Order: sequence, then structure tokens, then C-alpha cells
Amino acid sequence: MRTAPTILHLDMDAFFASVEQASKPSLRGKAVIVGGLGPRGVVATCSYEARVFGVHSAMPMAQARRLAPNAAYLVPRFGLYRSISDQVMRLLRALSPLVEPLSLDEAFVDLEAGGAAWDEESALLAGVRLRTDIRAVTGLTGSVGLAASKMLAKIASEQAKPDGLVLIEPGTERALLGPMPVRTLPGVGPATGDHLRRAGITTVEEIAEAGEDELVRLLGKAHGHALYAMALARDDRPVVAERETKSVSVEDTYDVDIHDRIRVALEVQRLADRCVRRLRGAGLSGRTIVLKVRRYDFSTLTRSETLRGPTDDQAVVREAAARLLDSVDTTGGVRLLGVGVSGLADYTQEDLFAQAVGERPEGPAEEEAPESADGATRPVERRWPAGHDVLHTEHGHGWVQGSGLGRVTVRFETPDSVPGRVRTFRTDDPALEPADPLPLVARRPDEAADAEGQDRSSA
Ligand code: DCP
Ligand code: MG
Repeated sequence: MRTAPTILHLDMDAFFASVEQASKPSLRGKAVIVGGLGPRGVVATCSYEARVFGVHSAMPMAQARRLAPNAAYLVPRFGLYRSISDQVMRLLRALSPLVEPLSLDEAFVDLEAGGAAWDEESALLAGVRLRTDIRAVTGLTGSVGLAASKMLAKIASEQAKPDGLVLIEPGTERALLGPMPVRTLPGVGPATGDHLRRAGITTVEEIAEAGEDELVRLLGKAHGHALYAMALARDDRPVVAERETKSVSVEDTYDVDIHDRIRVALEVQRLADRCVRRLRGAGLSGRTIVLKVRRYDFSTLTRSETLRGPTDDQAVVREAAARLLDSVDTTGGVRLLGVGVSGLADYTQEDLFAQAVGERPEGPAEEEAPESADGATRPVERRWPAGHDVLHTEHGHGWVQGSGLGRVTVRFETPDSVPGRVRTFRTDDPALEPADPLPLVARRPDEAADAEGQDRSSA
């Protein structure tokens, strides 16, 4: 493990909700809940003001409405969130070529690889500067964790939330982790947490005390092994750019073509072993075994086999690779051999599945129409999803605050205006049309300064 806290983890604060607050001045400092607003909708996220009422991600929307009846309820605008995410990721890529995005609002950065930091002081400086830049470019806050490993960097950013920075000094990791609940470790979700609790293990220290054999017995090889290492704060997982390319592979090119079939088979075994070492080193397991063969005439073919579940077992990968080789004609000789594993899972997967099934809102969210719950049939209306932007020929830019019963309520304000006024229209009003979101931060700094000045004088 490295000795300086040069792995950075960034996680934007209440991301979707913060974007909505930045774009709608009247919602700043207020409880804002973003998610599916239909009967089976769930909360995607909510502002910290709404969290006070106990609302959180993945909660059924109906429950959120009971807890926070006066909050603003909005449907997600994924296109806008993605564009802000792109701005953030660009800032990260300016720090290092090794940026590993985990979601729209979260990424690891290897500061050392980019030369942006090499010790504690420079890492801290880079983190502070990053937060300032994110604020300037997007108008939003993100929390930063700095540590010598991915696991600790992520724990640090969690501790830093909201709008903060935490650096974990190398050497203090185990003492810090020990008393924490097992759920703190990556990959321990509700299912694994329960499993461990039934075995009398509730803290990270207790995982370390239980020992590796016990962990493997409880959770299986890949997961048990990995979790035990994490509990000892051993985490050498590298920051991997382009996480989308989900495979680990090794290959060798031979100076002289290999003709001997037995020698080819031995090489494939050797490559399988190397591939498994890499896989384990990254704390991963995978379902699909891939064999690559380039023949004497440069014709290249790949064969793959998909297993029932992910593996990081050397014998399993060896066997699969050998079976794949059986189906390849190598007469004439081979120049290159490769073995890879794709369809990767890391330890987080098990619990992500346990949590995710049927819970996340998908695709465009449903329209809010609470006032039409009487079931009255109405002619087909134009859709005015809550929170989406509109343009009115006379009143200008605004957003839909609610709609139903043939009416749509619009608040007229923009990211750099003062909180705006509300007006109600008929849903088929020809003066009203859907609009694209406006940038959250005015493009030219001098423009932004002007706008701020106006805000103050007219407020
Ligand atoms: N998200 C979602 N459904 C979930 C969890 C999250 O749609 N079950 C979306 C909405 C979040 C975004 O992903 O804004 C980022 O997720 P985070 O877990 O980072 O949550 P937030 O950024 O909203 O809040 P925090 O400040 O806790 O990071
Ligand atoms: Mg976040």
C-alpha cells in the first residue's frame, strides 16, 4: 500500500437535489425530494433539509410524502445531471489520467499518477483546490476524502459530508476502522451485514478477530478473503480508468511461434494463473473466461465461456481456458496467447443486487398529477413534469411546480435570478412550451458578477 494519502474520492452532496436547488432559487435551503412521483415511485435523493425528516434514497415516495408533506417534489432530469457530471469529471481528469467514475457524482482519482500530489501536504492542497474549482464551475458542493487506499478515501469522503474534506493519515487506518460497524466496509450491505451479525460479528475489529478462515467459511472464498483484508485496512486495489471495460486479461507474444500442442496448453495454464493473480489483486471475480489465440498467419480468434457465477478460483479459470483451447486449431503454430476474465464483479455486487432489485427509478419518471386522483377521465393533455423547465412568451423562463386538472403552475425564475413568482395556466396554453435547462453558473465570470449584483440590489 502507498504511504501517502494520494487517493482521492469525490462524492457530490445530495447531487440531483443540489442541481435542482442551484437551478431553482426558490428551493435553496428548502426540503427538495427528487424521484418517481407516480404511485410506485421511489426517492432518488433528497436535499439535506429533507433528510432531517428521515427521507432518504430508495424510500417509497408515498412514505416520503407522509414524512415531509411540505417538501418540493420533482422528477429527475437525467440529461442535466449528466452534463453537470461531465463538468465535474473533466475537473478530475485535469488532475490525473487515473480517474475511476463510480456513478454520475462519484469517482476515485489517483493523484500520484497525475503528479498532482505526492505527500500529505500536496494531497490536501489538491483536494481543497478541487472543491473550490467544482464550486466555481458547477455552483455545487462536493465532499472529498483523501487516504492511502480506495476504501479509506471513500470512508473519508463519507465522514466529510456535506461540503467538507477529510484526510486520513496513513498509519491510523486500523485504529479508525476497528470500532466502526461492518457495514462501513465496501461490499457489506444489509444481507452480508445480517449474515455477519448472526455469527456475532458487528464491528470491523471483530472481523479481524474472527480470522480469515472463519470469514471464508461464512461468506465464501472471494468475498471472505477480500473482506478480511479490508478489515485489516489492507486495500491495494488500483484506481482504474475506464471502468466500463470490465475485464482483466494477460497475454504473451512469442518470439518464435509455438507448434507443440502440449507447450501451448502449458502456456495457457500459466496465463490463466497470472490472470487470476491480477484478478485477485484487484479484489475482483468474473463470470466469463476468454481465450485469445493469434496464429502464425496473424489470424486472431477469441473463444469464451460463461460460468454460472463469478469466480476467482485458479482451478476453475485454468479448466475453462483449457476447454476453450480444445476448440481451437493451432496447427501451423501460435504467435500470441491470452487469457482474460470479464463480466467482473467486485465485492460490492452482492449487496448492490440485494438492494437494487425493483427499487431504483428507471427511465423517465412519471408525471405528477396528485389532484387527478379522483380518477376522472380527461382528454389527453400535454405533459408538464414537475421540475422541468418551460418558456412562456410573456413571462420568460420558469419551471413546472405542479400540474393537474387541466392546470399547470409555473414558477418564473432562473439559476441567477431572485426567487420568482408563481402563475397558473391552462395545460394547453399556447404561450407555454417546454424548455431546456439553463446553465447553473453563468458562462462568463463578469456576467456572473453582474447577475449577483442585481440579485442583491433587488432582494
Ligand atoms: N441515486 C438514485 N437512487 C438511489 C441512490 C442514488 O437515483 N437509490 C442518484 C441520486 C443521487 C445520485 O444518484 O443524487 C448520487 O447518489 P449518492 O448516493 O451520492 O447520493 P447524493 O449525492 O444524493 O447524496 P450524498 O450527499 O449522501 O452523496
Ligand atoms: Mg453523492
